[in-house]
Amino acid sequence: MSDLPGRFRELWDGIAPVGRDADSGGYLRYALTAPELRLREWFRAQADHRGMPVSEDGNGNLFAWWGDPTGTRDSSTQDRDGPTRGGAVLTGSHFDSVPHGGAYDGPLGIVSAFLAVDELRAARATPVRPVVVAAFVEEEGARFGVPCLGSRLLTGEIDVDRAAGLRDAAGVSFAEALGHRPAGADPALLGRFAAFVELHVEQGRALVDADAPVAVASAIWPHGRWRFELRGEGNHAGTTRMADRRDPMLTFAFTVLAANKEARLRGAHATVGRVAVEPNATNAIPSKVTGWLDARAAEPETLHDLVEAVQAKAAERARRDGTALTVTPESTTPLVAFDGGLAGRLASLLAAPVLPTGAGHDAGVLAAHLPTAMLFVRNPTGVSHSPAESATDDDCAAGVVALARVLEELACH
Ligand code: HGY
Ligand code: MN
Ligand code: MN
Repeated sequence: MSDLPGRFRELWDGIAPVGRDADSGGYLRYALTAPELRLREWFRAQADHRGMPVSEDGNGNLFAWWGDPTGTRDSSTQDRDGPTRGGAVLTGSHFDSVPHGGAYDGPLGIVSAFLAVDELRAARATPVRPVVVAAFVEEEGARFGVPCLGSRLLTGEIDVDRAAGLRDAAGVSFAEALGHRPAGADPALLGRFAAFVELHVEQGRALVDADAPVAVASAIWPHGRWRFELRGEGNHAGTTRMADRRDPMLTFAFTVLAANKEARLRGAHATVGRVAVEPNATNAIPSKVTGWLDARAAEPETLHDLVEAVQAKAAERARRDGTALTVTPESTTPLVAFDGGLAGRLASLLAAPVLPTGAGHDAGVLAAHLPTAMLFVRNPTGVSHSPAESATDDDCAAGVVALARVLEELACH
């Protein structure tokens, strides 16, 4: 087989229109909504076309198996630097997007995984362990609020009742969207995987600067989401004297500025990208403002101090504004240091740079349970979670070649 960039484009074009918003050019592929369900059907068709049986874990995560889905882990040969004999090598990513997200964040890892299987088969590689392509559900948390929901359920890192009861903006629960209560942790299935390698578009410009198409990940910054609810007194915009107001929008505005300042002071990242205002009327002082703080830092202590500082400043301002503040952590992800032996082995295999990232991934959740690595593919704009995210077909083909080499290394010896 030749013309890998052309074959990448052909496969890519099969999903490119799904969930694309004509005005923004971005994607609205929320978990278990029509566009994402179409992509899941596409996944099943691609697996079927390759003779790969598909299993589902009861949490909404899909697995397409090249090899025997019943192979088990043999702990007697467990090796932190690579897969265990008999265990399967897992790859893949997610289909869901943030609102008006880019094309590559998630789907690139799934499309590349199927193409890497094709490459290995064309090269007549003979895996001694199954190679499994995964599509994890609700990685972004854009619909139900908790990122990496599918991988958290599979690994038991979220309480099943809590996950089942998470609701989207229309009030639909995750269990309702899934069609049943999620099954939760599946140690037997997890035990069948000896290693996980997630390929992902880079969400920054490090590979542009390094002049390289592919990198290996070293770490994921600890990060989380905190919901700040601010309650005041709804009232008339024209008749309420300025001195008499209890306006939660003021507390909110101050909190956003404080988050930005406190993050800059620490070399950390803080973002308030989502806000809900009640009643959301031009001529009414709001009764309630809810803002979501996304905070990330290189070290857990810095993240902790940052969130404490923002909360303290918001609370102080709420006192002055006569508003009430409640802060609820919605999700937290600890520092992930990817398996050093595996990352080093893949970096020398691919002669690729090694980079940390501030973005979360299912690989970050699975890393606590099995040897895990990530590959990043260059993104010329460096922009992500936006329609401006990009990758060239040549770089995507380089990513497929790199992933195929990694799968050959981990599954064929
Ligand atoms: O938000 C994140 O870090 C990721 O892209 N899910
Ligand atoms: Mn993302
Ligand atoms: Mn992603």
